[in-house]
Amino acid sequence: MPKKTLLLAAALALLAGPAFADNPIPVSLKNHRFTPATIHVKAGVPNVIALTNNDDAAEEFDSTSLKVEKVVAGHSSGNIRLRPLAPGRYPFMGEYHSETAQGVVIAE
Ligand SMILES: [Cu+2]
Repeated sequence: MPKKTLLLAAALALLAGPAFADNPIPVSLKNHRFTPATIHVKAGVPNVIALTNNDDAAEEFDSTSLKVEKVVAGHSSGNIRLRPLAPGRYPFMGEYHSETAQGVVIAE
């Protein structure tokens, strides 16, 4: 990557930083179910889901439409960064317990 592009990327990353940190959306996992299972986010801006896994087992937050895969260990927390989304519905699941761990992000 050329130096100017690198500098621009660094500047953009700095600008994007605070937007990511703003108001992470708390989501918890218990008995292999997400609460809330329907997550409303603002369209067109980056969002962060702060996932707290209260189960003993690890879970992988997985979504093809969100292009996200993130493993969160049992009794741990992890942040899931969402790119700016077009308005719409984006299903996700806990890949390790997908029979019950289901949810949807609604961008509006
Ligand atoms: Cu996966």
